[in-house]
Amino acid sequence: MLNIESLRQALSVPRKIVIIPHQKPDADALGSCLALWNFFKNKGHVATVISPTQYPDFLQWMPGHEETLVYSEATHGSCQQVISEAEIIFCLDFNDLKRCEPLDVLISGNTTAIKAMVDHHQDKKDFANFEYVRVTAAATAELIYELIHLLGNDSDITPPIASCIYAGIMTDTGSFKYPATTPQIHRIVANLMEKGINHSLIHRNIYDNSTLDRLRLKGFALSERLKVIPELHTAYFVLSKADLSRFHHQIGDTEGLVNYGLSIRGVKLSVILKEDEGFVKMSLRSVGSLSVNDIARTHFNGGGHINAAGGRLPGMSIEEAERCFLEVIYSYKDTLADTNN
Ligand SMILES: [Mn+2]
Repeated sequence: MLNIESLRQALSVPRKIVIIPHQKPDADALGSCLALWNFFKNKGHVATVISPTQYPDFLQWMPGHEETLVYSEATHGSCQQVISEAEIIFCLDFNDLKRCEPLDVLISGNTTAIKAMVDHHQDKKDFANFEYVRVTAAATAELIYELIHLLGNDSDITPPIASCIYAGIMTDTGSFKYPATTPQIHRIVANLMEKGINHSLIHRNIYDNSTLDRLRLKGFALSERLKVIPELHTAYFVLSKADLSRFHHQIGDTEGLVNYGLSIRGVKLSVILKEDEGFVKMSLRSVGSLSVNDIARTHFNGGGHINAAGGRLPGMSIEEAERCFLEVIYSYKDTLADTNN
């Protein structure tokens, strides 16, 4: 395992660097990548962000995003070439190579590059030879802020970098309301604001940038597809492919929807089941000590954080997935019914 000094050494000459977020990157994943990308570019390295999948259009204001390579059949060749030539590969906001399929094979194929992981999720896999990991961090962007200070200094945080970091921290803290929001987070944010970011515009770019279809899908999901099981303090949404296509669903359209379940009085577990091509995707949120990371890991082929996790049920119809989900949560009846946690 390399330490920060070895990484600093490795970066003392211009390098070919690849920076990769998880699939369907959110503001923290993409913001972290672009913050680091801008930093390396300013330092004279040749850096490329490669996203395993497309990302939502409400992130398409981030400084440098237009130079991001998005994996597809058409870009397969260039992704393969850039990754095979990379001397350092950064994996940001994930800790298991599965989370960046289909780039995982290309990353493993490059056996000479330094693989660097910067992440704040639980239960990491060992694939990196440099790790900057802290599960108590509010966002990967917080860790990127620290890493830039370790590799450079505070003047390296330019306004574009500050904007990307702010976006990651703002979204992963639920606009500074989740328990991981520490005094230090506010100090970091104060510093970012002093760099001249337009925090109000960043907020609007991300949260007030909905299409009419997206807003209507949210309204439809809330009124027609939200079920509550009071005795289990659980709320869940079931969205079929037909529901999604009715509102011309785009990537990112259901982001944040799951949190509405938790806004209901007494609810401490909220879940979305969303039908996709050949699998059902799940997002899980909880409050307090109930670990959706454990539930997702044990039953739904996923994981994440204690209060926010994802999962997937391959080969199931949406109806089968709902039955499977209900069976699982009823097995947690005692924990869920207990109002002390
Ligand atoms: Mn994150």
